[in-house]
Amino acid sequence: MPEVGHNGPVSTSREPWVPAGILAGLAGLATSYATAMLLTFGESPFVAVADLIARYVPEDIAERAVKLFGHGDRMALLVLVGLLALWCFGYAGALAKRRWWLPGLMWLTLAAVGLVAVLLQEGAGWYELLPVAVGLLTWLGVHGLLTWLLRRPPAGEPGAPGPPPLQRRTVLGAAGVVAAASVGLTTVGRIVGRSRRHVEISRRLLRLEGVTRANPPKGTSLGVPGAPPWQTPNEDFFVVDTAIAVPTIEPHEWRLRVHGMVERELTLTYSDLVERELTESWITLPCVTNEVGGDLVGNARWSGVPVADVLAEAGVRPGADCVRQVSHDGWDCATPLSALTDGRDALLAVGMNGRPLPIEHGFPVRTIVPGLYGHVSATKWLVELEVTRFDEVETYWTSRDWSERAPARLTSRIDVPATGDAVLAGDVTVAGVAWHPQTGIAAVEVSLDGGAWTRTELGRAPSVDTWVQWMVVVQAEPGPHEIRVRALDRAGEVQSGVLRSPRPDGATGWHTVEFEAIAHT
Ligand SMILES: Nc1nc2c(c(=O)[nH]1)N[C@H]1C(S)=C(S)[C@@H](COP(=O)(O)O)O[C@H]1N2
Ligand SMILES: [Mo]
Repeated sequence: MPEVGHNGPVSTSREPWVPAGILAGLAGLATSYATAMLLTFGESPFVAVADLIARYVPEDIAERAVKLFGHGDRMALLVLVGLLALWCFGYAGALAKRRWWLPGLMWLTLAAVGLVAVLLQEGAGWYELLPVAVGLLTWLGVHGLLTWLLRRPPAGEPGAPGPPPLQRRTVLGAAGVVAAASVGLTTVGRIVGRSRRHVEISRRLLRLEGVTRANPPKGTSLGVPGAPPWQTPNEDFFVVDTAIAVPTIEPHEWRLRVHGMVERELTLTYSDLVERELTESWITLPCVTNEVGGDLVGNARWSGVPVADVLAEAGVRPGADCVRQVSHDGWDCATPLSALTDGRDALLAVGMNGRPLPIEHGFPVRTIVPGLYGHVSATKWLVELEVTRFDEVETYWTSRDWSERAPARLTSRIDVPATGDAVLAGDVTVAGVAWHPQTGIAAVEVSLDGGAWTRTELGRAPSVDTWVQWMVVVQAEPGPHEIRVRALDRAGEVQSGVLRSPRPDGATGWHTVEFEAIAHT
């Protein structure tokens, strides 16, 4: 290695190509890890890869590993995957010496592996792609920068044409910044990840009297294969929110402030709430953004304290007509006071399907108001109730052109068959759900290929606040078919066939499914 002074030019013979690759690789792991901890519920892509390998190693190898490492087998696997990754990073670094773009192939391949691993995780959503994307961008960006620095011609002959000679200090400085940023991000990720794990542990340890598990009432399920269950399991329940990082709130730190147009302000703790007698109720929650036939709707058993009780304790002053609900993350909505006090099961919910609320569904406390779309009622991570007037508030979604008063619309959906399905000609089972919370479903009808409306069989519903399953057997000749559905509610309304998009107050139109009937052979 030629002698270089403190400010001398970079060595020409042994430029640190391999370390540059490793540094860029580690930086990408750091940003993807921090992104996973901040924005998603999944593991970091790196851990996902290790878990994927663990799932697919042959039994005998796994057994030997357990014998060898005991309970440290997972750690051993992580170390192994880590070494493999380091080798790939170094190799990518070496490739950069040959052609500047060659490492890109390695980074893309590694990202693809991470992507597959992340998507194969249970319950993975699209947002689990973010950490992989951020990691890939970091790899390409940081390695591109380091490669660019290394490729600049060294100061051979003084006075040679071209860009000024590269100072060793510049390379080391860049490397130092990248390393420090990576360590910083990893630390942030650890802190966030740990607080989430803590809250998750607190949540699992909670034993809430009055949050009971119960099977769906008899007759609610028609048992059609392929149709979603009447009771939506927590892990399948849709998630809609604007939270960048999911709020993690320890129950003992949670407070609910009730203020505004009230006789006396209240501040409730979590125990204040759960020590009361809890109301349990099956309620269907639809999202206003749900398209015709969409799945942004779920049905669960909610446990909680009636909002009306708490409002009564605070004493609502005359003139108020709404309650502004505020979430820990700053999101807010305004709910008509009448919907909270007219006797329906409007709840400060602490339980969902017999469990403490899952974190992504609003732990420790959220509201659920039957009959209203979520964006005007179902505040997750609730921390504040402000009794006020509609003409005095502007809230998150209503300031973005969504409807201020948003009763959930009469809606029906076909689940079986799905568009594009091929079924045997003859008797074809058609099934789905219909809902109009607070009003209830009276009938559901289908029309095959534009023919007469036919009544379907309805499952039972414990109250007007839940969806009902429906099913019917239609006769389908071989060939292409189209089937549509409409519901009639208990107030005599017939579901509108006018096709309208969700904005501003919910989609309308009959869900239509195209399928192919195949002749028996
Ligand atoms: N804090 C907070 N609460 C929120 C939202 C949100 O963005 N932030 N979205 C609302 C909307 S639009 C709907 S449809 C429901 C969805 O509840 P879920 O994610 O538990 O299914 O939550 C509501 N509560
Ligand atoms: Mo929503």
